[in-house]
Amino acid sequence: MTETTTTNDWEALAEKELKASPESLTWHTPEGIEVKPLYTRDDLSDIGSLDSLPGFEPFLRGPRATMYAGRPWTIRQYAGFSTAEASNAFYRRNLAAGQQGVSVAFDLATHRGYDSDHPRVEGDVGKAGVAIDSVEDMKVLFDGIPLEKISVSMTMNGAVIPILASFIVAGEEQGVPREKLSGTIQNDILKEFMVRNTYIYPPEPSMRIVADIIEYTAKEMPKFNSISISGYHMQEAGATLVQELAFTLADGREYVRAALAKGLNVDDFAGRLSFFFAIGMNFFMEAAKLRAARLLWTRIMKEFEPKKASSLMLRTHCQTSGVSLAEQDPYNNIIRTAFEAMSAVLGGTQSLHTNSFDEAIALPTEFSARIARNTQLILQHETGVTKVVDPLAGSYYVESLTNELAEKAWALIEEVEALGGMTKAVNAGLPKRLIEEAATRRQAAVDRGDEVIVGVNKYRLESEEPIDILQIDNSAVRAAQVKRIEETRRRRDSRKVKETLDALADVAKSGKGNLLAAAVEAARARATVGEISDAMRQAFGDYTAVPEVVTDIYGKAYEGDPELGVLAGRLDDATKRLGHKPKIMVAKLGQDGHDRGAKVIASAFGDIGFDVVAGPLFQTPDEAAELALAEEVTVVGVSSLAAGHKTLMPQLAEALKKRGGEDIIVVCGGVIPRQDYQYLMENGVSAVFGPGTHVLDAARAVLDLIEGKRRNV
Ligand code: MLC
Ligand code: 5AD
Repeated sequence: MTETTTTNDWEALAEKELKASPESLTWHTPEGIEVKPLYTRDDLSDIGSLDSLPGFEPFLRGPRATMYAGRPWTIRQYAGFSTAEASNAFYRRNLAAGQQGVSVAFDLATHRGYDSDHPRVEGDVGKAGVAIDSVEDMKVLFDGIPLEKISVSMTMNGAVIPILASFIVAGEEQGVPREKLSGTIQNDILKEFMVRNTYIYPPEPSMRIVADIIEYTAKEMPKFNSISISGYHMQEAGATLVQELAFTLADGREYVRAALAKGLNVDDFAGRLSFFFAIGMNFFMEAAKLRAARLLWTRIMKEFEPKKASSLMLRTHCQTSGVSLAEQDPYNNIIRTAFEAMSAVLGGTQSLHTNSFDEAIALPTEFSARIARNTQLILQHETGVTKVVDPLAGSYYVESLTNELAEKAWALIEEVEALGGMTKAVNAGLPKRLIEEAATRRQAAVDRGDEVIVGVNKYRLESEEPIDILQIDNSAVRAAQVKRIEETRRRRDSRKVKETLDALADVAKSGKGNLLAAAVEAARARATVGEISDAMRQAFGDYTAVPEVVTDIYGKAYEGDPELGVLAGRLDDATKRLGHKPKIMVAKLGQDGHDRGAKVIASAFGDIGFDVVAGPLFQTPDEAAELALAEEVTVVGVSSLAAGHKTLMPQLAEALKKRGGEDIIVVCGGVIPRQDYQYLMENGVSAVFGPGTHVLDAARAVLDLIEGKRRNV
């Protein structure tokens, strides 16, 4: 019987069962992939890469022959907060408890090349990561952590030169010469211009920095991965998996070209390029994405005709998705993260971070970090998934997906090529626009309930118990940092500092010499992160992005919806009463560059009918107040994702008042713990919108405030 059954038989049976055509079950994913309810051998007929083996070209089945059977992936938890002392203690405890590699999260002041005593970073010091101002802090950060044994990843892009220089000197002073240091520096500036926004200088000198680091590490640090080419933040910003895959690989190709343009030989650096992807909830597609990534990278690298196999190999770190986690019913996040981790592992990642369940609320506590780490330890020790290489190979569905993702991503990579490569595409704003459109589309899908998030838009709890969170007293951190900077400045030889900084500025201006080599001298002389960044700023200047907002995406998803009609009516009434359309300024304060939420809100509120001003990134509260008054806005809505809200929101309310703008309504949203709501309400904020807020609910609440129905929401 089975020998003679065909897919036609299945279709007939399925139709009978369903009382509709089985085609109606096709799932149209945001990638534009049509996932059918059934895959068979027929779906594999024209896939060429099916018979490849792990450790061999095109590495689809893994970069290593034995993969986890030989050595499991590295459990590498990203962490950092407060001072170097506090973060060092946290790393040491985690290493003792089973973590296998270190991964440093720096605070946003450091990312953007400011010392902790700079007036622009008051709300940011020690908040979203650890504050590092000089070699002195770096030495404390790695105290008692043997750098010849433990590999260290540093997520740094903007201030990558002073940070890597300070790390090299800290290693040296710990007795580990740079050739023995192992680890990874993120050093991926292109995606900063697209989505993550911790750039300092304009694209062109920024690309030189990337290439100088590749050159220096290729010559001096053979065990160090010179870059971590990252799609993670694209997915976090709303990219589809095809966009994430394509733009990341296209970035990689651009970096290879930049390094070759410096006269390097491809085999001298290509084996130390590494990657970084997000793993979201689309379980099989995420695993397939990693397989497709390896296939495509080999294809791209072949163009450069390397001799070594390792130059063709894509090795990657993965992190489970932050944006897939919710504030509501937060223990669900443990489950989500476990599935995502399993998907990353089935896809063959080399290194993995699993997020903590309090992700949408604050930085991890000791408790939530333990659960996140144990998720990986259990995968490694208890599930048996490490025993077999690429266990999904041969699955009709996964092989088809791998192939389809690869084809779709390749088409987008070709589109980028047609624009002249990724730097040009970034300058033209193409990737950013596509990603922001995808983000807004997704928000509408979630708000409409087309996409279910358990505990958020379905099965929501009646009441939520607040959970314990990590609170950081950033004025104390700042005071401690300022003290150490002053001590460092007092003890150092200021002539030597000036000499080395001048030399660095010359390398920057002349275009001759290596920026990292010059910065190592300055770091050794105890120049600070801010001073080293400024020495290059003189030559390179600053980069300022012009905020753009996509339109007609959220509104289109709600076309003809009565809810939107009611809001439009209320907006008309408010317009008549005010004599102008209600105008909202969507603002970002401090060094927090996570702007997906701000962009989605600006776009959706615009579609709903508000006048919208998109404020620039990195404003001080005073600058935001100036702009709000100049634009005569009705409401300022601040999006806060980097924990600066308790410092910056009261300052904004004060700054508005000082300028006679006390009537302007102030609201905020983002990653804000419930524990802080009361404080914000008592300090000039009229409404707080946590993660998972329905955009139309937020619009209704803002209208209530404008209509004076409520003082606080
Ligand atoms: C591996 N090895 C094996 C093997 N598997 N040897 C024998 N048999 C096997 N089966 C060897 C490798 O060749 C290597 O040696 C060594 O073991 C370590 O393995 P690895 O696979 O290279 O792992 P690792 O050292 O952990 O490096 C992984 C990496 C690297 C290449 C992806 O770049 C990395 O660690 N990246 C982490 C990036 C990160 O944590 N980023 C956080 C971003 S957070 P050898 O000698 O060949 O090296 C972020 C958030 C935000 O960005 O926005 O702030
Ligand atoms: N410590 C731990 N995890 C962090 N993340 C960001 N900063 C930190 C930190 N200091 C994680 C979150 C976030 C992603 C970018 O990285 O999961 O979503």
